[in-house]
Amino acid sequence: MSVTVIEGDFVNVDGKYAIVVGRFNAFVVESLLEGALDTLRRHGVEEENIRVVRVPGAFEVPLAVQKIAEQKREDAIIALGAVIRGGTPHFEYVSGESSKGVLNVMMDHGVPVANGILTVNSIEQAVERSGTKMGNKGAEAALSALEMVSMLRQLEA
Ligand code: INI
Repeated sequence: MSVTVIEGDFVNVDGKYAIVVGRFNAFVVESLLEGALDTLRRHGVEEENIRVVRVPGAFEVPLAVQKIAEQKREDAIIALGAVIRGGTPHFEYVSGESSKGVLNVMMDHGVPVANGILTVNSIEQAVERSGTKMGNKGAEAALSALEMVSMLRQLEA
């Protein structure tokens, strides 16, 4: 007897992917987008199978993610944005609602939604996570999306 282990890999990941980008804090978010695109391309995803949808900020990301999920065109969706703490409670609303919103779409529609929305305390932390010393969270989100696509294909086979 052996244990059945179902785990995503990065081989069976050909498919369609959508990336939703909140434009706010664009200097950070564009680097997250580059990281996500680079990761998808390097895993063999064709350019014509990637849609990039831009919205004003992280708060609007869940609606676009939901509309894309309803269309059922893509195998996975990658949500990108950067919420940077300021001097007001606005940060809490935007970061909390955007994370909850993308999670709800994933659960309601059964489509993987990778959360690459940074929620950080400072611009420095945002820069560190968008391609410098803490890696690139856009690339990491794309990897999660690829892994989930592969895992679900095995689980549902
Ligand atoms: N949107 C972000 O993506 N990041 C932020 O840091 C941010 N802050 O701090 O205000 C932000 N606000 C805009 C928000 O996402 C909406 O676009 C806006 O509230 C209009 O609905």
